Amino acid sequence: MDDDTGALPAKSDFSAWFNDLLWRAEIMDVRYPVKGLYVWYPYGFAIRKFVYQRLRDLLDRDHQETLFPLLIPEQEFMKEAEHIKGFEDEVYWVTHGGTTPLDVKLALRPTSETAIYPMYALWVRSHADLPMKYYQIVNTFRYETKQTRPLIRLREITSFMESHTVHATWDEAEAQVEYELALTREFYDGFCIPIIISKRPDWDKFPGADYTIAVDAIMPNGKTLQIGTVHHLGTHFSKTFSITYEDKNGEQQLANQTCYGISERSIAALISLHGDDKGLILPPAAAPIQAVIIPITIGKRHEDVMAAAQKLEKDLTAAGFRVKLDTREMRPGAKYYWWELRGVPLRLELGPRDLDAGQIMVVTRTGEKSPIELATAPDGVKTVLGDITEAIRTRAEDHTRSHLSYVATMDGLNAALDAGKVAVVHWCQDRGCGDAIEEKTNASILGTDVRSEYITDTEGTCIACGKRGKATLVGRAY
Ligand code: A5A
Ligand code: ZN
Repeated sequence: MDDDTGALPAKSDFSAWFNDLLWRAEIMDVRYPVKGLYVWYPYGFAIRKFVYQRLRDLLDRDHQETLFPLLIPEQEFMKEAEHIKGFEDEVYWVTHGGTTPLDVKLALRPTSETAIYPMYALWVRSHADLPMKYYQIVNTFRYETKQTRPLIRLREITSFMESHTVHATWDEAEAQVEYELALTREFYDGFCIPIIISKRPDWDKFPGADYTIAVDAIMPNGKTLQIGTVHHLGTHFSKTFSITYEDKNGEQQLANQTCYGISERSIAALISLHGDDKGLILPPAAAPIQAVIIPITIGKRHEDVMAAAQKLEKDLTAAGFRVKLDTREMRPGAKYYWWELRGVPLRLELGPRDLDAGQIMVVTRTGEKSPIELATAPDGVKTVLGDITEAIRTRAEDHTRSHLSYVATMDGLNAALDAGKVAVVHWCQDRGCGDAIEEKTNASILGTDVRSEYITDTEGTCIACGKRGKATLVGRAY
């Protein structure tokens, strides 16, 4: 660990704040000696555990978890032309076993279509096998050439959830895309992360997809972060990998497929959206410790206070909360600072005077202070945890809303972008107009056909040509 001197940079200096916070709050260590590979500290990994458990729980409602190999033989990897074009510059190859060159080069999966689909070809036989909905949570490798960043752009994505579904018809696959989007919304909502859903422009879709729907969050500096994508694969891959099923009339049909991915960018968004100048702010659902008990034991009531604090810890733990009693020999102020940095939602202060009054002072990480009854502490804590979740949600929603800016003229675009906003324009979805918008701004069309409660004018006149257009996000993305 670097020496713990100086202060966390202000969040207004977002990049510095983010990088500094990752080690100060013990989330990631960036000192691993391979570029783009980072190490989870136990505290960061504990946050990951709660976030990914939630994702598993949501997926397990109608998917099944599975696990495929990391290595993909070259000939499988090279089967789908668009997929190769999209990924060939990003693939790591295993070429040797010991000192012996391999007969068949092996790709480290950058994503697992070409590992999974040859097996799906064996598994899918008849319409009765469909739909098939499997997912895995694995590491994937991408030789990223844009600037690598912990949690945001990795060369080893350590926490890649990829879902791969197979359906009889194109329409059923489309319905699955909508289902995965609803699931993603529920997932992020549980962590108070506002998302914007949009359709990637055709030239930006996943290699081998009919279309790609992206989920974006607006980061503190106004850049967007793509924190999930759902792809309708149509029959691109089923053609290549011969994934066919026998329909009710005994005829062989090509299957339709979807895939869907979420990575530790979800945790980057969580940290970035909610944190403040003092450090992390974790919504209770993601917090390894939801409440920390700080006994104030100055004077001779030490024993009484400690006994009450221990009982409080026991009661709250029994009620299902993740609680920690901090008995370290440190000044209370130093403990406050420590737990604030780590984003613990509630601090429960218990001193002799509180004890006499039969209460605990509860201080939320968002700055509210109020007493609760000691005798009914689990109820009180439950209420305040609900309150802080709502406070965190409101802050994140305000941030997102205030970083969207409607723009009606080409000339207005740069002003909005320079002010750190994501521009909302109307665009006819014509490539020429898209190019004109991107050239004008040095930013990208992030997605069109936008779905967001923050954007109401879903249709209007194309900012470039004046024809009918759909609400479209233009911004700078990570
Ligand atoms: N097979 C499909 C699901 C797929 O690979 N889609 S994807 O390429 O769009 O990746 C899914 C998600 O992973 C992206 O939306 C993005 O949130 C995340 N992701 C992609 N590359 C990443 C990287 N280098 N580091 C961290 N996250 C990444
Ligand atoms: Zn146009």
